[in-house]
Amino acid sequence: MAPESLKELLIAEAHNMGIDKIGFASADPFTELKERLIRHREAGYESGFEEPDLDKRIDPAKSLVGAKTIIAIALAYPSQMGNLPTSSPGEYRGLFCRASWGADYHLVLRQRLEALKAKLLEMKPEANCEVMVDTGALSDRAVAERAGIGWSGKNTSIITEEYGSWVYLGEMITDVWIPPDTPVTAGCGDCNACIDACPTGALVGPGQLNSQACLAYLTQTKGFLAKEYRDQLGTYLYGFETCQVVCPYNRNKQPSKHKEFQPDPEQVKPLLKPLLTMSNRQFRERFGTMAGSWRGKKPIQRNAIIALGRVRDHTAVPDLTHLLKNDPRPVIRGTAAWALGRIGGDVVLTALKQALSTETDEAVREEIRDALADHEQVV
Ligand code: B12
Ligand code: SF4
Repeated sequence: MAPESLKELLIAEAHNMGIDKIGFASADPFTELKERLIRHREAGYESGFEEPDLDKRIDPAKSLVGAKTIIAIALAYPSQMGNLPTSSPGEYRGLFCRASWGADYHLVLRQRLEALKAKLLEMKPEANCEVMVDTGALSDRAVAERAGIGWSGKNTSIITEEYGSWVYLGEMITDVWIPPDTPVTAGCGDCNACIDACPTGALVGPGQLNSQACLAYLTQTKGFLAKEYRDQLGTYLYGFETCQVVCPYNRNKQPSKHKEFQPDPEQVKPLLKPLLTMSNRQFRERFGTMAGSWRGKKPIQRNAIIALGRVRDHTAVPDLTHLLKNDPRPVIRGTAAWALGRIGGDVVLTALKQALSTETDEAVREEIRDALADHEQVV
């Protein structure tokens, strides 16, 4: 089959499978990306979730010998939800970012790419293919950019004409040559809305993110969240998205048609207090199918405690006090102390003082001491 016909057939198949966008790129090394990645690393801007081997990151042939083409796909995810449950005093809720709504996108995109691979193998049984979604060696964004899926915004996201940046990305490297597409030439122009709106200044320049200051990253860490960021999180439990919410290219876009990504409101905007006491099993049953569960229960609980402190939910004092006294995890005890300090009151004061008399972990003791100082300001 001629390469042009194969391309047409794969595009048609992709549309039948409900893939929103497909593009084709050469598998030449991403030499222009290497300098950026080196500077990014030297500046300390990495999150630690990236593939550490930079040569592997820029050279598709290190993932698939004889790589000639990368087939890039994008699937749109919803940016709006009907019937959003609301928070009310004593019944406050947290929020999972949109990229974690519905089923885990890693599985959904991988399944689509595997189906595309099966189609390619029908036509070219000798072909070799390597499928990647997020956790692969390549920069999914650099691939999508080269394949004409969208352009790279100042917020670092790939922005598509049809769906804005509300898209997941994935790709398949193959040793079959297929004619490439051309990159999109649109850009941000004079707009700087995302850079101006980022609450932590993590967007240090156009297209450059200091992950260590990015709230999307910080929601996923397992240690203490540095105090300076606790007030900026809002009620996010996982991920963050202000740099996408403010983007003019994300307004009035086509909605996602994928049933898999439609959110269950009680799952993506859960009540905060019950999160404090859930068992590992309850966590897995309730949140285990979401992309946002990959770091486990602890960061979600830590973020829920911070949210309760921020909204000063007095009804959470018994649960927070219980955690402060009994939870085996120092991060949870210490963060509970911070939240209690924010809430204040006589019961809190007694609980904090009691905890300080028995607590042995130095980091937690420091949190309790700071909470007591905070408490002085509240009363
Ligand atoms: C590590 C990682 C993170 C880290 C770091 C993000 C970052 N911007 O570097 C953290 C945890 C913060 C994160 C957050 C999010 N992530 Co993330 N993440 C990744 C991962 C695994 C690697 C990204 C990476 O290598 N970063 C290092 C930088 C240097 O590389 P890059 O971003 O790929 O590089 C591009 C641009 O940054 C730009 N660039 C780099 N340096 C420079 C310098 C200059 C001067 C210029 C002009 C441009 C430029 O060029 C590259 C090509 O476009 C990818 C999956 C993958 N394998 O690629 C997903 C991925 C990028 N994440 C994704 C998503 C959805 C998110 C969130 C929206 C989730 C959320 N709501 O919380 C946020 C968005 C935050 C943001 N503004 O980036 C999607 C992006 C989809 C899209 N439309 O772009 C990806 C592709 C996953 C996927 N397969 O769908 N993520
Ligand atoms: S908010 Fe403005 S600067 Fe940022 S990505 Fe969107 S268009 Fe570009």
